[in-house]
Amino acid sequence: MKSLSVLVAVAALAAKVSAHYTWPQLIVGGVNTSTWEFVRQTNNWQDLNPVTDVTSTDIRCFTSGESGTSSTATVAAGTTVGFTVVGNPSSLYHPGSVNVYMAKAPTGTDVASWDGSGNVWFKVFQIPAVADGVTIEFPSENLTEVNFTIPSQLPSGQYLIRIEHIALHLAESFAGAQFYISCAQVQVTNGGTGTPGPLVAFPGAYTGNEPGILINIYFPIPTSYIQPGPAVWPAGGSGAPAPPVSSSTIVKTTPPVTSTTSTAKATSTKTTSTTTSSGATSTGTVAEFGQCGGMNYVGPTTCQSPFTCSVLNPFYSQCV
Ligand SMILES: [Cu+2]
Repeated sequence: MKSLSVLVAVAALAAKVSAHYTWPQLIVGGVNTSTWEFVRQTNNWQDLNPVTDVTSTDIRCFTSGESGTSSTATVAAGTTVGFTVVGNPSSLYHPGSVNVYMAKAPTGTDVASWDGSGNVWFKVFQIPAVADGVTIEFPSENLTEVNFTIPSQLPSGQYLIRIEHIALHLAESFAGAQFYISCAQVQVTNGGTGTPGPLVAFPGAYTGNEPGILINIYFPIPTSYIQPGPAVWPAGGSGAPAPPVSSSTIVKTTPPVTSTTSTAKATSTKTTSTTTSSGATSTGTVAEFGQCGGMNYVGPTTCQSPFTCSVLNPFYSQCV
């Protein structure tokens, strides 16, 4: 009983001190547009907290508490757009996976006044975790932006684009995964004649029991990772550039190394430069919000002053 109450206490503390973020900016033509200009202002625009209830309507665009309107950006099919991460710190600080969905506003409906309800969402891009039986890696970790291609086959029209990062550091219990979500409004021009699918609804697409959502990423190390949601459209995700990959890819069995910009996994299709921050410094100390302990963790365990290493769960300790 005693150890349980201690865990509950640190979990309550963790809710206040975790590193969180949001996606307030759409990247169009390589340019960062203004905060909440084309992205609907989310409930967490100030507190940066995630959605954890996949059955709530906030799992769609996280806008239930906001009434602010956004403009609609014009983007051509076949071109690259993206979302910028803003938070504390401004990167996808947690290990997890990324999905990007789109939904077409009904004919005659202005996307700016459409709520995105119904079986209307299809996936256009994803950055899964990668497990090879020995380690599990998170290629999206520490990205400061995520870029993807509007499929050239996508018919012209008005769409919502919904991006989500599913943070998995506390996902070993139900509703422990953290969803960081935003929706942008776009007018797609120069479109094709494809038929996007499969279609899903939000809420509805997830139950919270998916093996890619309810998962202990620390122990035992998963031997596979199944990305939540439907397959990417078009099949194979053609047209979607590889995500910018940098030193953010952390192999759990290797101590994190910083100040290096590894290009070993970068591809020639990288379209933007991405800077990343890491939880560790070259002197072997961990920055604020970095991981500093937990089962199977082998990196630095000393926090930079004035931060101290706080146990969030048996698998994850964090400098706060
Ligand atoms: Cu967080």
